[in-house]
Amino acid sequence: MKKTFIVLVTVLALGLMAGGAGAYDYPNNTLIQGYYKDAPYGTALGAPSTPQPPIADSVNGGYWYDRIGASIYEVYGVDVSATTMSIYTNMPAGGDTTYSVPVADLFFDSDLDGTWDYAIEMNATNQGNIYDVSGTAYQTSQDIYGGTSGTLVYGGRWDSDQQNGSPFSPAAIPVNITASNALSSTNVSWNQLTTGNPDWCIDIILTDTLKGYLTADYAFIWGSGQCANDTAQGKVPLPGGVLLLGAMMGRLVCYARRRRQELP
Ligand SMILES: [Ca+2]
Ligand SMILES: [Ca+2]
Ligand SMILES: [Ca+2]
Ligand SMILES: [Ca+2]
Repeated sequence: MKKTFIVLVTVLALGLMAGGAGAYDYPNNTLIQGYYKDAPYGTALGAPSTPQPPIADSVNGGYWYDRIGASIYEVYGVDVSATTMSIYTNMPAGGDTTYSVPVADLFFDSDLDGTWDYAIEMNATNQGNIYDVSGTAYQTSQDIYGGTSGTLVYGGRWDSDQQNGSPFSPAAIPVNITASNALSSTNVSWNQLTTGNPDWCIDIILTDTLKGYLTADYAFIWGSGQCANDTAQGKVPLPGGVLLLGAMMGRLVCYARRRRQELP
């Protein structure tokens, strides 16, 4: 494919989908409310330990943050085409080895009723397997990190009002699948970007089987690490213009961003 055509299609598609070339379809401005492990959700909030000042939550009190702690947890945004979900983040496939925090799994609410229905395993073991997680066959960051001793900060819950039309009110962040029988599987790949920040583009192939589950508008969430110190989250319209553009773009989104980074 000619370079000029790739650039033209990419600029056109990004412009139509996100209101401007270079923007993510789902920019990460999700705010999360962080807690120390020994002061979990529902108890007193720990002191802020973020490089960014706390944001007051006028409804629930406490503090809301974009990103907490080391930049390895940073999420920048998500692109969604008809075939691929691309997550831009600093979180490597192996998770945060300094604090032994695994990568969070990717969750979908297929009917926008506020409950999680399907999820994709993101860790190396069983990576790409797709599970039915309805009936809460998963753990949240609170399940894993809340209420235990220690000083690590974990995300606890997120303020979906801040991002992309999700039906969820502030809620716990799902991070780990506990369902045991996979429905099917797909391909998940970490692609290293050349200039860093974001360090990685994670491509998750939206297989026909998975799209069969996501037959209407759906929501997704990815908590970065299992402590959910940042989240990628959004409501994806289906199908309409996104499908058309997705068919044009295929898997070019991640590629296009890599190319743009290489420009002087
Ligand atoms: Ca955020
Ligand atoms: Ca972020
Ligand atoms: Ca649901
Ligand atoms: Ca998992």
